[in-house]
Amino acid sequence: MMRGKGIVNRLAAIAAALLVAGPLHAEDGYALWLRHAPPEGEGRSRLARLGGLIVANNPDHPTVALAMRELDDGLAQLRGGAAAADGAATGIRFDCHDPAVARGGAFRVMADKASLRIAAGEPVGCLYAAYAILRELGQGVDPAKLALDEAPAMPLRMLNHWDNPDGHVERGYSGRSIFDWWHLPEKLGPRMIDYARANASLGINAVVVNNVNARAFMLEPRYIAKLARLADAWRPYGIRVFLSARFSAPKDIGGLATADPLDPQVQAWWRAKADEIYAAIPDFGGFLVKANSEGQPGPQDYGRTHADGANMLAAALGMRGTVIWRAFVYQAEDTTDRTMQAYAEFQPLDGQFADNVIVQIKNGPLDFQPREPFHPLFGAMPKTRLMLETQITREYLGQATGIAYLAPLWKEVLDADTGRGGPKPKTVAQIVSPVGMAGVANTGSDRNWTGTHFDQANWYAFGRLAWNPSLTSEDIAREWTAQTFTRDTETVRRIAAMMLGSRDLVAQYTAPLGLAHLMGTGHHYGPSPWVCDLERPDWNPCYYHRADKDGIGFDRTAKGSGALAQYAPSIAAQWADAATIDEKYLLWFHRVRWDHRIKGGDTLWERLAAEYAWAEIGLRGRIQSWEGLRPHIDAERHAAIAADMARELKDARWWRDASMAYWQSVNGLPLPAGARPIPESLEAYRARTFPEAPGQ
Ligand code: GCW
Repeated sequence: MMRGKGIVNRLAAIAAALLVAGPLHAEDGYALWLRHAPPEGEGRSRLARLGGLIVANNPDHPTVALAMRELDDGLAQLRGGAAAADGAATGIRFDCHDPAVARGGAFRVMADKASLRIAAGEPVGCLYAAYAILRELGQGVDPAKLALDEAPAMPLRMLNHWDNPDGHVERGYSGRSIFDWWHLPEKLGPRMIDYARANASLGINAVVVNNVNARAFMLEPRYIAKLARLADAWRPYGIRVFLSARFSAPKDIGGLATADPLDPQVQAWWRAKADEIYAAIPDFGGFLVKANSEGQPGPQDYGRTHADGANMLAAALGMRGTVIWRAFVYQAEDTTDRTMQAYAEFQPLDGQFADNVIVQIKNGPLDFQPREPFHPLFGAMPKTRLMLETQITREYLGQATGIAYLAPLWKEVLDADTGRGGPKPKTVAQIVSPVGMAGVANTGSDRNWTGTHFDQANWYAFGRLAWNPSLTSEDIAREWTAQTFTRDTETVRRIAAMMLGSRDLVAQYTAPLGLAHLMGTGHHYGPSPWVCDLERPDWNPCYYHRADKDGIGFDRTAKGSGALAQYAPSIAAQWADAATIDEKYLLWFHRVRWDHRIKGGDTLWERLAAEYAWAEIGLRGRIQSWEGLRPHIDAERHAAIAADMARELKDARWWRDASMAYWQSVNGLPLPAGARPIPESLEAYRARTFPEAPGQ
């Protein structure tokens, strides 16, 4: 089929007129990285030739039609609304069933002066190709030189929404939930399509729509109908829907007396439930389950194991779908080092999970801290399909204030050598690549989707890394910046540099030298190292830092909790000695004296003070750099980001002042020479409350 050039040209002309008249909205961030801003000069004239005629061998397939439309619309926007030049136009041809290309989203793009050819093993590959072409052109690549040959590294590239049906998002900092359950299934808001586009443009192909702290009623028929509407809308975008399932649902909504996974009635209930869902959603992905963790019900309530629970649900789904079982577990009664508990519970179950079960493991053994070593379960369960869980929303990294570009955090984990996996030990990326990667979504009803403009980069980076974990954080930052702000090379370089250092700055002023979990109770915002009276020991910051007059840090060596022994010996050896360990993990694995000498000669106390001070210098420098970029960034977003940066500097100073006041109260040491005085008393910092913090 040929797409009517006439209509396209007319639409393009209207778009051009609008653009000349100025955009209807200022840059409010809604368009994300899909702005398709026209390049200037030579770039613009090169694009003029592209996109006159788009053909495909099966244009009626919904995903192929979408790929054609997305490319056509995107090119029109890149051309500034101008029609493709007549006559000289480059033809574009999609072949979306090319047996020479792998299925599952792979594609090739080949260009020369006269044509652009796209080949994929199945239609979704064509859609990904369309977005990839726009991404390349968006960065200024010459259309005649387009040459792409890509395949996703991981089959499951998934967002986990912690969205509740009432619209509140657990650990959400960008407004209310984007899912309007009340009006579904009759009404599907336009955001649901824009959301699918954004995901598909990154290759994200699976979405868990509800919180892992799940409500059983979301498995009731009326919710299945709502979910089916979403599934229908997202199918052309290559997105499958999943549900978080509450393990006690057979009791909660099924009228049974038990949810014991070995009870035949329970098994029959889940089978019937799965059948009911598949009748409405034939490509339903499956269930995500948080069980026996933080008060959620699970198989252990009946003396059964995680494997018993997961396998029962897996049998109910059959080969139609997958059970994703979370390894984020820790027990109130267990006094073992909390970071050891998931390994202790799950590692012995290796080999016991059904084929359609995936165990989903957080990047680190604690809980999405600014910095953690990789989770020791990676590499330790070779007979189980393991998936990586990351957090895109910044629960412990300043939430939606300031900047924390998380690709470097995720890369640290993906690139970590587990020391396990045979003669050639595997990295975490190699272990999870055959399975997938999940990110706890940071989307919300805010106009810019993610609360701050820079948090869009985390959604973007998550998708890009799940597609290809060997991309560098810098490449991703640059491509995002070019599409989101400007193609100006120097500006891109400077913004990428700000992004790359941002997570380290957050770690430096909240959790320096391997400290962790010092955040405020409940909302996890701001400093509370003094908190020591919460019901469970491992909810207290003092449990993690263990500071007293002699020293600070958590001894996880053989002399302490022994957590180090959960890692492969070659890896444990790198971290075993406080004198040689990479300082960023020092206090995670070691308890040291305040006068312990750090490499370079400073005492621990001096160095701790210096870390806070360096972070402040870094943040001030960034504010200045951003000010210098004013001419290159639209006023609306420039101002919003400047405000974010100012807030972060204020918060970093608060973190430093409150933390130093507290450390001093336990070690009795004077501030190191040259340190800025602490403006308020420890009592004043302790007395601060802010019930307005999201997540309270
Ligand atoms: O990080 C903690 C959060 C909880 C969350 C839990 C989990 C969904 O504070 O809000 O609950 O982890 O991952 O299950």
